[in-house]
Amino acid sequence: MPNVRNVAIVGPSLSGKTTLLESMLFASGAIGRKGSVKEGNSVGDSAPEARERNMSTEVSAATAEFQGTTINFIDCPGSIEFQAEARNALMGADAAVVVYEPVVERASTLGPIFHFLESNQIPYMVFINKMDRTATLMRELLPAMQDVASTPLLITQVPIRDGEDVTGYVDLITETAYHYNQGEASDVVEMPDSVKEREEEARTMMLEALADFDDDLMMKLLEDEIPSIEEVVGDLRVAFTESKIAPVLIGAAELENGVRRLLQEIVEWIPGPEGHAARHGLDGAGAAQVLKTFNTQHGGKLSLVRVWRGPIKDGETVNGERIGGVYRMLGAHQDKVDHADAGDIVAFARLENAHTGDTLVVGGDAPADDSAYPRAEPLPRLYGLAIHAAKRDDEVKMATALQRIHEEDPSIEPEQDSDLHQLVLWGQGDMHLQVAFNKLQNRYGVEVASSRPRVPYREAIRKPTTQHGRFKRQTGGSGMFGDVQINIAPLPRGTGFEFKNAVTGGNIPKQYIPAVEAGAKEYLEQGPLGFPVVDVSVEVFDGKYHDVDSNEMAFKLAAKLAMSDGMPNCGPVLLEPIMEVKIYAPNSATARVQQLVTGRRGQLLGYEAREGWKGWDEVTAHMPQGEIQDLVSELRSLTQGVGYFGATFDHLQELSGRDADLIVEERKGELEAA
Ligand SMILES: Nc1nc2c(ncn2[C@@H]2O[C@H](COP(=O)(O)OP(=O)(O)O)[C@@H](O)[C@H]2O)c(=O)[nH]1
Ligand SMILES: [Mg+2]
Repeated sequence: MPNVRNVAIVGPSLSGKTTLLESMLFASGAIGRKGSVKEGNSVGDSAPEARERNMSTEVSAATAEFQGTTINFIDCPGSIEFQAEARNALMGADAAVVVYEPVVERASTLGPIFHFLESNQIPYMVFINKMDRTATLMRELLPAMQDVASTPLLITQVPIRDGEDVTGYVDLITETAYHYNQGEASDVVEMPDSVKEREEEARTMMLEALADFDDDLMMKLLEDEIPSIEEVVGDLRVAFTESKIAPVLIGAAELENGVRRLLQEIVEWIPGPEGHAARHGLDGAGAAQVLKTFNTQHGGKLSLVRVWRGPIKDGETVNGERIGGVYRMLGAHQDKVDHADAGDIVAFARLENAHTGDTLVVGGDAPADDSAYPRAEPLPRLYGLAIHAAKRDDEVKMATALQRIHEEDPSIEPEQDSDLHQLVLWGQGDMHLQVAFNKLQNRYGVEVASSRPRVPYREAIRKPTTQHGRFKRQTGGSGMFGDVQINIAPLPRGTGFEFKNAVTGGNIPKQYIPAVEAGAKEYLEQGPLGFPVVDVSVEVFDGKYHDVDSNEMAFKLAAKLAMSDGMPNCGPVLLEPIMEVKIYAPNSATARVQQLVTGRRGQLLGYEAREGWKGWDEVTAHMPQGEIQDLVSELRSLTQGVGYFGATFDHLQELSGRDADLIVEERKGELEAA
């Protein structure tokens, strides 16, 4: 195994992840000039969609060497809408650095990140960024973060302050004080008196937390013996690797404050790649997993892979395709290498059939069972738009391009809805879809138009009627004649369509009865309100026929006529689909979530603490499908962006009054236009 650290950089949007990566790359000499997010020349945000928004929209990867160790970084977008990117990439990381700002009120935004890392046993450390100027005290910030973290957070550095300026820190492990030097390594200074009391308190807390996992250390602390630095580091490394603690560091990415220290701790604390592979039982030779797919504008396709078993060489065949280049990544740049060892993260070029998440096997086919490989759970679909190509000729091109985008990011999912004749593109939010539209345009030259998707309304009837229908036509030679008497009646909700034949005495010959049924059914595809009709029984009880002119078509048309004359008299009523919705959010927002539900014609069914999610609730409700199309955006604004939901169809429910009138009117307009 190579001397490698694989680390993902995660955290809420705008916390400074991409800036931190840039500074770490610069401090380690991987880049000679530091770019920035603002100027649009950072290594991390090289995708045009990211540059346009000054915000990461996808994962990017970069490799650096620090103190003789290779560090593979994966910079993850922080926006909750792009989280599938981060989740897939994290599956190949051996640890994560969670970057967060010193803002107490937003600590709940860390909840989903901590939960994901914890439930996937990915060790993490927290880097409190933007500590250049802040009045926030660690002793207030930490408890707020701990409220949403199940892993004990362990302060390993305390800031040295000059008013609101943070000028340096004390490292609690070595009890050494440092003064920040912008753009350079910090200077060792004497510990200022002002910080001594705080330092002692924090160090005791740190040691006591570590002693929970080390009896020797516990004894030493009880006997007032001072443990050695090696012992403390050793304990910390073990507890970190086993996800028993999450160390907290501080700094300012933009000024490179605390950045070299962070690099050192990455090398020192983060386990090598062996342990992770062993945990999943992945040893032996020749397998990798795709963490991210890039369809680059110029260079074709690149699959970022974690090599679980190696080495894998350039030119070797994986899953039946030849690897057309092995590369180390540095944002948009790649350096060609001739092979990758187990434990490494590199990109393989030109694997046309490889998708994000796939397992690649040297010399063979994709394995039938790859359940040993770590996999992120798919995300629920949260937001969809109906789309079509702005130019008719581009439809086929669009379908291919959508497939590509889905391969890159499985949380972008096209779904053809044949019932409603619409193509719905599903994703995690409006921005997520807008970025997908940008990609369609930028990379595939396809412009799309989008609209709110149609809702599958239905209609039913409230009362029965009896109706006569006759179809008669005399044109030249043979004519057409069919005559039916039918009873139309409502059925209980959920019954569907029922047809009965009660004709006696051969008034309608047997062979024409199926045509009567077919005629009734065909009519029901679009009832008096313009929607498919459900829960209706049609009984044919009498009729007339003609020896020469009667045929199947004539009876079918007669039945259809009877239906279209009779149905409007049956009290047609609109039915809307009601979904069972489970809304997940921090419990501080539960009351507002409930208001949101009732404000959108929902019916609350209850709420409870969400299992396995510290400080979160789960609200269950029935909500009309039409009301949840843009639910996620309002839910996010109530929950600092972290709330989400899952919905499944539950039942159809009558809708009347103004809401129904509007829907029927709109449908009329649509049918007239068609
Ligand atoms: N004051 C201050 N601002 C920072 C620091 N690090 C990053 N920023 C700013 O925070 C913003 C978001 O940074 P970015 O790296 O894009 O965050 P990301 O979304 O987490 O990748 C940018 O405007 C940065 O200039 C820092 O250490 N101090
Ligand atoms: Mg970023």
